Amino acid sequence: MRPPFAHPFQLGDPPSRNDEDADLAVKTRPRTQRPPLYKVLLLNDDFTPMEFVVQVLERIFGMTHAQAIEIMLTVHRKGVAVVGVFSHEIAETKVAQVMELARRQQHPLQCTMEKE
Ligand code: TYC
Repeated sequence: MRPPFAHPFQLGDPPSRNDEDADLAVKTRPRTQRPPLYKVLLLNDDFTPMEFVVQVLERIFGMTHAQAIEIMLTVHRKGVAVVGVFSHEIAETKVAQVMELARRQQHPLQCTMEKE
């Protein structure tokens, strides 16, 4: 006669179909989080001297003189150009630096940022 409370499983029994986790293949997709990037835009106006804009692009955005002239002329001809793409904090700092240099010299130069 079988003992009333015998352990129901024996070593070597196949995995139980009643165990809800048994043999479930759960795939987790690795999600790599990337911080959003922001374009810094320089806007044209009729008054800010070209040489001042070139200096700003060299100083704040680390451009060579040749690069700075090229971008300044793009803004002058097209009205706006992207001068760099940065994290939110860096973009915010660059915009503030450009606006402060322009304010000190009383130039109406405008610099903004927008999410990429
Ligand atoms: N349009 C200006 C001028 O003719 C030059 C200029 C270029 C101003 C780029 C702003 O973002 C600017 N003096």
